[in-house]
Amino acid sequence: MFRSKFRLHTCKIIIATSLLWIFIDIVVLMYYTDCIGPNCKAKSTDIDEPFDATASASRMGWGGPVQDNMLQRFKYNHNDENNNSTYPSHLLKHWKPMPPVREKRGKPGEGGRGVTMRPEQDAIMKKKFKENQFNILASDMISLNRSLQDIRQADCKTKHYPTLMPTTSIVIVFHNEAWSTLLRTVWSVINRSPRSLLKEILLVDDASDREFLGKKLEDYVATLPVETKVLRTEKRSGLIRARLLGAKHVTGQVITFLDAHCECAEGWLEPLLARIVLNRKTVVCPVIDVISDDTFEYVTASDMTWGGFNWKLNFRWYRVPQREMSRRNNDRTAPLRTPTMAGGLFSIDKDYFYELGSYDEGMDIWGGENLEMSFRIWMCGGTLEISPCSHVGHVFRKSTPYTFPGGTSHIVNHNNARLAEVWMDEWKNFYYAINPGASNVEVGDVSDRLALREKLKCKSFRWYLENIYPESQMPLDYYYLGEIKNVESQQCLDTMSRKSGEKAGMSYCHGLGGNQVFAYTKRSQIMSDDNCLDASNIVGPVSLIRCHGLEGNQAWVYDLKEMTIKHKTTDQCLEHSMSADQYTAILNECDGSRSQQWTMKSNFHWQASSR
Ligand SMILES: [Mn+2]
Repeated sequence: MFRSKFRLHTCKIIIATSLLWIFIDIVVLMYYTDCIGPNCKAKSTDIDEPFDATASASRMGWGGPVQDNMLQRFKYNHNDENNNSTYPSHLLKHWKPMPPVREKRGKPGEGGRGVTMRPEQDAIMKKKFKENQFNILASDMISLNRSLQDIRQADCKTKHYPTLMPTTSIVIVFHNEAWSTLLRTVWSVINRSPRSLLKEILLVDDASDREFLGKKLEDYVATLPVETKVLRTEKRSGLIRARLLGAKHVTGQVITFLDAHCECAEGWLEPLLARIVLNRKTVVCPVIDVISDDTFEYVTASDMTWGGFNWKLNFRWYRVPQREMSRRNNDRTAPLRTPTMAGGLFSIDKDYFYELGSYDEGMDIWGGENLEMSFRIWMCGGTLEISPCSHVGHVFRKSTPYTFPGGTSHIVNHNNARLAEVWMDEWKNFYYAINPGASNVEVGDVSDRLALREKLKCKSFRWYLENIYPESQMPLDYYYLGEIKNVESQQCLDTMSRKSGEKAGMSYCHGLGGNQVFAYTKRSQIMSDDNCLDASNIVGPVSLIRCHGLEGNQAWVYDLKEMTIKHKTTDQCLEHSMSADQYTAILNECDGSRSQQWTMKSNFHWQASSR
């Protein structure tokens, strides 16, 4: 009796402890398995061990606390609820950096140095320059495999990148490119990209008619150590459509677009892919160095500039503001969040490229597509960065060797009008005001792009200006945009296309905008594009100076009733004095005369309330 009771009790204890151990086993198993769930079947054929990208990054000291800290400082949340911003592990590859290209001593252009021509070559050089708008003789003298200096900042050379990264396909569009520049681009990719991350190179020929770009090119690329294909558009299609053709054939995970006359520098690819593997909605550009169009010397560009744009919607480089430097803890090797990109060179996740609406197919040939994509990335939940550790050289040309059907400016106006209509809300007025020729350009149907903006739930242009680009030349809040007319002389304030530092002019009011368009902003500026009305003397002419946004000499108050424009710091009035040089506006003691009265009238509404 006692025995059987004892046995029953023992059995109960044994069963209970076994159950407890089974439970512990399950918990331990779940804890140490990275990969649980339906998406984990694919690993069987892949040699790479399953490895979560963000986890691997934090183990490398790359993500982890630093990344979390950075994310917390975002004003908005980048991580979607469905958490599709990282890659499944089977799409990632181990990689090894490529060894540096060895210098071929005594050969021209090695180490990125420029080549000097012999004087007797001068005439032929000048003649041939026009064909490509760069010195083809110099380029042809330099090895396709030339060595370059390692021009990266010291801290970039010791940076650790995730051990597993996605593969990329390189897409290079060209039209009548020279042989040596095109193939030096290709060789620089092959020589300086980790081989396991380089899926293929796609050369997209946009209807070139140079013979060597035909079969000769195809035969040549067949001999390359990395799979390289030549795709051809049937007729001249322009950069945008040619890139779309290239993207369609991409089999890698990330698309990297390059121009056809580039040289990728040491370690250029790793920093780009490293940002994308952490968040596949990050679009990353390298620092674009300068390859001289004359000597082909490789010259390092500043990592202290970022991309912006002016009222004319020209892309321009501006100095990185302290605000962004502080966000990066003054670390010049940390990724730089740029408002816009130059557009020729960048990496983007292939799926994200399409999710985000690839390119506006209503745009022609070239121009504006870089700003369109920049606005779209930021406003629709992505991130646009320049990686200061990634360097690619580019031959900048002073003028384009190509001809476009219908003329360049017509096409650029058309493209810019499309991006203004779709993305810029009321700030499109700045573009039309300063570029009156654009108002008559046919925009075409933008309903698809507006539907895309709706579908992706993109934020407003105001949000972009407030959060991404507060330093923009387009003022966030302004009272007025239009001409500023003097009551007595009936003449208008006019920039006369002058540059920063020169006098502001006065001339006959033509009512066409352009040089006679000014914005009166909530920050008390009277501005035209990059420049602000500025007065440093109590009496005398007023100048146009690059806007600094710090009030001071650039602060003005328009009194709607008295119609005076008063300079804040000196309390003097803006005057069109017919006695002085009648083509300038001056500052003078306020006396209530008609020469100190101004009207601000236009079709535009006062955007900000004047209270
Ligand atoms: Mn180019």
